[in-house]
Amino acid sequence: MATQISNDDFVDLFNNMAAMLEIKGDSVFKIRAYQRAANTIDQLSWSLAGAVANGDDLRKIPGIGKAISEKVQEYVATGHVAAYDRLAEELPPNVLELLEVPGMGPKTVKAAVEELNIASVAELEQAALDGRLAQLPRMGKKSAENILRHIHAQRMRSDRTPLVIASETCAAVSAQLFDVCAGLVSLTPAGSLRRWEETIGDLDLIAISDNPAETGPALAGLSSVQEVLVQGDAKTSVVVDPGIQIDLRAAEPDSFGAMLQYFTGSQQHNIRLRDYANRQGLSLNEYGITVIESEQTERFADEESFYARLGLPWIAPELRRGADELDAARAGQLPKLVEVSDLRGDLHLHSDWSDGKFPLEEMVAAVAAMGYEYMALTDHSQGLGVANGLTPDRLARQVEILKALQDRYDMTILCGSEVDIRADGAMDFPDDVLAMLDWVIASVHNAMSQDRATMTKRIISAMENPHVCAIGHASTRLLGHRDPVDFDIEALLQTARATGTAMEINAAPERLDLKDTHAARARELGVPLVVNTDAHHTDGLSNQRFGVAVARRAWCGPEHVLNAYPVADFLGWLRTPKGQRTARFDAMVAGAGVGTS
Ligand code: DGT
Ligand code: CA
Ligand code: CA
Ligand code: ZN
Repeated sequence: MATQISNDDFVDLFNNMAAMLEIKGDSVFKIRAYQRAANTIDQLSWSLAGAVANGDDLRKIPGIGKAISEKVQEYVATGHVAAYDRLAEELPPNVLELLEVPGMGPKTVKAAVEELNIASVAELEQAALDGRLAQLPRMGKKSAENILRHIHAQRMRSDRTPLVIASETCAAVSAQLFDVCAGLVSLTPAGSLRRWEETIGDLDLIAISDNPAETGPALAGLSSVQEVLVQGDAKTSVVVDPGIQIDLRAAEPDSFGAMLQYFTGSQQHNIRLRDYANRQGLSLNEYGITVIESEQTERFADEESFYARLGLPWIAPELRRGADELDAARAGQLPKLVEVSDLRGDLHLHSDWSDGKFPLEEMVAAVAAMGYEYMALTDHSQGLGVANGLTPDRLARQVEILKALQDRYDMTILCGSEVDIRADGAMDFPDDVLAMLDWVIASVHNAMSQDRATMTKRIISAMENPHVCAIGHASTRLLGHRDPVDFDIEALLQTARATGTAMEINAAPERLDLKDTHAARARELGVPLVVNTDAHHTDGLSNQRFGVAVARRAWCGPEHVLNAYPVADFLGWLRTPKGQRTARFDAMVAGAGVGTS
């Protein structure tokens, strides 16, 4: 076997076998044995395939008997398990696909297949939409709605790649190409990656090379390439591990600006720009701008000169959505967008006191090394048992330690907490505990399938608490894994405005929450935004760029971002009684103390 089988692969294998046996109506003992094996393997701290390679006796592991042990060996040796393949053949096709939809257990799949004749996820979706799914035993309207949400999340996951993965793949492939192409001068990402879209359909790269003929074949020859789709002089398309398509185009340095502009898109932006150009007697393509009457094509080495030829200022890629950006550009009203370097603090950070990976002393040191003026440590509150949430006693001790640490730093260290908003809207700490903190973020972490009215009311209750400074990752979505909760965003943002509560743009790349359109509405309403990393690891601190991209896509300048203000301004806001913070923030935006320290 060339590829290493991970413990997760074994867990999936045995869970699937258990589920398939259950659908078949096989022996309960057999089903339990597979489930037990899956649970056991899931908790191993070492590689099962590695143990097989060492020749270890797997039957010494509790929960793994002879039959399971043989299947593990078979899987490692051949990459297949015959018993598994047989089961899959005996059941209707697509049963596994149905089982992979969260919320669809074996009993539900069995009922869906037998009673509703469902044979695919598409048919399951239809049944969820037209109400048939809800009528199955033990199902109901709510569960059916959740299944529908999961199907949509899964579709997103399969079709498009999350931004962070595309961005890492782009960096890795670029490094490999530079290694093998002596003549390569530059490699520039275009397309949706350059626009910082949440998910990426394919990666578009533009190469400038002293030896253009070598770049395409070099890409096609990389070891990470799974498939070569197109190989030509102007364009090479490949699919790289993990299933991401890359379109590579060669550019001449003197027309690079036009090519970058064209392939950055968005398509909507380009269509509008082309109309705009046509009205000036100009036509656009990836090589330049042509004067229609004379058929003369002008070339542009950079985007600034390209846009300038159309009488426009350069438009940041994050704004190129085909919405209002052209009108704003023409009117000279493009915003001066916030940049990563504008951030002066990070106000959502975890240590190993809850579910972070580093001692708080190391987290603080790492934040200081970012050059920030201020930070807040915000470990989880007590109710979040899975995240080792802090009791009031532990929190009080942490506060003391942080206060002692402050002596060693110029950076202002705020004592904070990410307090759970309970299902009924109550805060997970009583007010007297919250009162000892400098900074309180309130977040939803459970009961995420509450209906719209309940969820909206729940978050509004948190906003009405005088100690709550900001709402963390409001929608709780995990890109490609978990859909956002259902809430009335307009009501939430109006309440944030009325109560003086800030809204977080959580920069963790799997979250990006608030998302761009919601952040834009917050900005319009004058609700302060905070761009936080929610870092659980020192590496996570560099994720601010993903949050800043969301803010930029929301047309935010530094004046709209609370943690872009100098420490004195930020603390001035924080020390203002909550009921007056909105007025205070309005004054800050108007006077924009940003960039003055
Ligand atoms: P994606 O890949 O789905 O995440 O989104 P994009 O925007 O990267 O789209 P893609 O890769 O199909 O094309 C890259 C850019 O190239 C696109 O944003 C605009 C430009 N482009 C591609 N095809 C056309 C076209 O037919 N007309 C125009 N005006 N522009 C195009
Ligand atoms: Ca693309
Ligand atoms: Ca493309
Ligand atoms: Zn959280």
